[in-house]
Amino acid sequence: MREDIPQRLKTQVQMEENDTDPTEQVPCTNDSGPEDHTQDHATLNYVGIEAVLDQMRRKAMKTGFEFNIMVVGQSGLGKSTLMNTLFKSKVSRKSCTPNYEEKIQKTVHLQSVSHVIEEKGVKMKLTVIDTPGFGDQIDNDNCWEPIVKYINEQYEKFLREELSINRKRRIPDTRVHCCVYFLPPTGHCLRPIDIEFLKRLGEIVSIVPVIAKADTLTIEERQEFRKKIQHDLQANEIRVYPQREYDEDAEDRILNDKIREKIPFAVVGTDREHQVNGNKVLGRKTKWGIIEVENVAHCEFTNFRDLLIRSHLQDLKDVTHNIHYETYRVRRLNDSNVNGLGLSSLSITTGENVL
Ligand SMILES: Nc1nc2c(ncn2[C@@H]2O[C@H](COP(=O)(O)OP(=O)(O)O)[C@@H](O)[C@H]2O)c(=O)[nH]1
Ligand SMILES: [Mg+2]
Repeated sequence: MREDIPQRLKTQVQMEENDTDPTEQVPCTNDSGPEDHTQDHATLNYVGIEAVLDQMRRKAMKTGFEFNIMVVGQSGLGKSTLMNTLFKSKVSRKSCTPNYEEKIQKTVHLQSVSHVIEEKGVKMKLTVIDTPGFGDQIDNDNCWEPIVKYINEQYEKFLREELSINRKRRIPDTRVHCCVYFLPPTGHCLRPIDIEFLKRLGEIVSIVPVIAKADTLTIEERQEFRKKIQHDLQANEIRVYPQREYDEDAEDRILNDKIREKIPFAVVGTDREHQVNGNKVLGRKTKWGIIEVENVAHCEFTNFRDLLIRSHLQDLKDVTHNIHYETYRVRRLNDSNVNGLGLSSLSITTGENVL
């Protein structure tokens, strides 16, 4: 290499002098940390771009995540129990806030409970929004209204923060990232109330339907029921998560197609642990044996947990921000422009012509 060239141009010259693809010379494996690269590759073409991943990771670990789940369904379908299961099962069992021993009581009002879960140094503030029995009344007209109102109020809060002059560096995110809808294990088709709810809510939030109390159905019954529901969802053009149109590439499509085949997941919840072959397992004890909640041969709770937390948590947040919140924001800002009014003079409504 020529010595008269300033240091910052050397890399460029070297790249031109070498015919081979520079990336071939730099093994960018995950094994070596960023420190190794600065030493080993200083004279090669290494710039250090991949270290941005470490930077992002460090930042994300410091700030932590917020994730908000809403549960909706008739009372007695096991909503509170399933959320308890989610907190107590492996992902969070050891890290639940210590005083979280009391069970979730029968829900009377729409209420949210937050927990900080920490695993391998990553903090997640998980909030569960429990709704009172949906569709419990004799007259269920407009029973989705308080739920729609709550979801829109959270978008509104976020929008106001975004638009405020002295906005916070990190806007607290109370938006519902995922709405878990509990279907009663009837084995029949979707009820009109399910269709009505799913249609309306599918437009404003990501919905993950589940077959509740799946231990009351045989494996064949579950499969039949699932097929019926899938058919009804399609026939009524109901959009549940993960939606095909938001698959980003072929790889996403293959992965999500597998998940779509299994939706709605047939889940079982519990807040008890039992001994099975010397191990503690989360399960429901019956006279004819223990239904192990985290055993894939027994139910699809782990598929459900994996979707929500392990594989699609970030995607659920992205879809909420980029699609549902964006739709709300555009409509809201258009309305205030058309009416020549400031945001403050518009009030939140709950009907379909939201805001
Ligand atoms: N068989 C069965 N019972 C369940 C399941 N999950 C909850 N339960 C029971 O159903 C009852 C109501 O549960 P709860 O979580 O309070 O229902 P919620 O009103 O929807 O919140 C309780 O007695 C639970 O023990 C399940 O997966 N299978
Ligand atoms: Mg409850």
